[in-house]
Amino acid sequence: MEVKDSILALKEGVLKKIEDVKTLDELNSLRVEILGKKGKLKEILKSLGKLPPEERKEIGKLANEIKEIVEKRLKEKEEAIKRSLLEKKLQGEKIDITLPPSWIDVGASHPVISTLVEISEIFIAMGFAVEEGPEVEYEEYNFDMLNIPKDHPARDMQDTFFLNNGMLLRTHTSPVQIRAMLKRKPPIAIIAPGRVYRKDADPTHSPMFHQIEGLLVDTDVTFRDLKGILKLFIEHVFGKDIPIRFRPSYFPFTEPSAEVDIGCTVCGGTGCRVCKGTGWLEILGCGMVDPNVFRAVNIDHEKYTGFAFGLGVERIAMLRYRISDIRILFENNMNFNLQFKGIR
Ligand code: FA5
Repeated sequence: MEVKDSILALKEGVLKKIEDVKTLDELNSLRVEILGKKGKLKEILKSLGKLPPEERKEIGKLANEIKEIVEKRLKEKEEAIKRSLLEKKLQGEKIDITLPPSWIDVGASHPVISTLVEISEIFIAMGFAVEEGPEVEYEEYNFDMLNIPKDHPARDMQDTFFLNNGMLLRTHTSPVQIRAMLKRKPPIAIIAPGRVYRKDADPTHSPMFHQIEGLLVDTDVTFRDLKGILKLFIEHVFGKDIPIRFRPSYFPFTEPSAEVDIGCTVCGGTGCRVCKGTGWLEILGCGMVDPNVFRAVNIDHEKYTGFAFGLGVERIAMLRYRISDIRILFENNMNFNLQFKGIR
């Protein structure tokens, strides 16, 4: 019974090895070593043919029993290793909820940007689409097509930064009106927020500032529509009690034209350096689109009318947050900027 002894010895050895295995890799190699095609058990089974029939039967039965036991132990060991790996992983992932949280320093939206976004949202809610235009602009779009020909005194109203290539830094967002009307057919309802540049610097004027242009072109657009929409927007930003006045004015691209002032919120209307003692601060220019502008963009001025406006975002931010000098908005002093954290 040489074979029987060696098979029993194999069983003992294998079970001991299974016992000692530490990793899944080791376990897999052991499985191959014993049960694989060239495994030890297979070899014994192959040699059965050389045995006498009664012995062959007994050894065969024994070998199958051992195979089952070994398979069962391998499976149990595999589960035990997996369980212990999972336990180790869970131990490592333990969260101590009593620890203080790590500090995340949250930034704040700049007051000019949050004002610009809030104003844009009011007009978007009324159905205006947002249009964009370049900050480096052609003289033609910034002036000529807006009915401000060369040598027209109105060009001096906006002191301009010219570039060497004959282009300029746009002085207002009105050229986006031209671009929109060249691109689209009426009805047109757009706003164009963006940066503009002028040689200007004092407590209420900055060389770079933001405007939001508005343009509505359709049949039967009237000055009454313009007034209604602007009043709605101002009351939305400043509340229903804010004093508003429309003052007749002049812009070459609108006729009639107006400027809108609101009661100075910095001094409450009594007069201060922001409102230059008048109790009012101008926030926007507006009017009905001049027929010459419609001609320049090939829109039939007999059929269509339109209104346009251009508002100063910094002025509105100053009045909204009672800031007395526009330059503070651009100093980027963190103590100032972070005061607006969470306001919007
Ligand atoms: C214009 O720029 C016209 N394009 C507005 C317009 C559009 C009129 C469409 C009619 C139809 P004005 O130069 O007044 O207009 O500027 C508009 C607003 O920008 C002013 O009311 C003011 O609020 C703001 N603003 C003007 N210059 C400065 C500046 N240097 N710094 C900050 N805000 C300014």
